[in-house]
Amino acid sequence: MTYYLGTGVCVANKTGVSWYEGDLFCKGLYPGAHLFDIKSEEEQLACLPLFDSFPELWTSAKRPVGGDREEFYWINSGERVTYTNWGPKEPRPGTSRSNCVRLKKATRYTWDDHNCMDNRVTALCEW
Ligand SMILES: [Ca+2]
Repeated sequence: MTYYLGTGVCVANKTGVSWYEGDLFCKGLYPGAHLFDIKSEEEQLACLPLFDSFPELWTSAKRPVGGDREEFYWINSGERVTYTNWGPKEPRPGTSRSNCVRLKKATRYTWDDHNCMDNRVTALCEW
């Protein structure tokens, strides 16, 4: 089940998925669809009304394996992440697989680098 909001830019998968499953879910929605990029505060706010139903949402930001603590890329474009909205004490990779970025409701949808394999997180897509 998916949610459509406003112009249809933001879609969330209601079922929790790993980051990799979320990546595939978004790509399968529409040509050009992908996990959500947040390149400005404006962009994050644009989809904020959708967030409220979900405790955690995947973005498309990912740290390369062996990357520096603050080294992230938007995977669809390959662009380095510059605008950030990290939560308190983040980014803080807990394990070697905490290389994917989610939004956490508990910290007002600020960013958290998190285990890519956690399949309880909602995929947030855009196109
Ligand atoms: Ca973290």
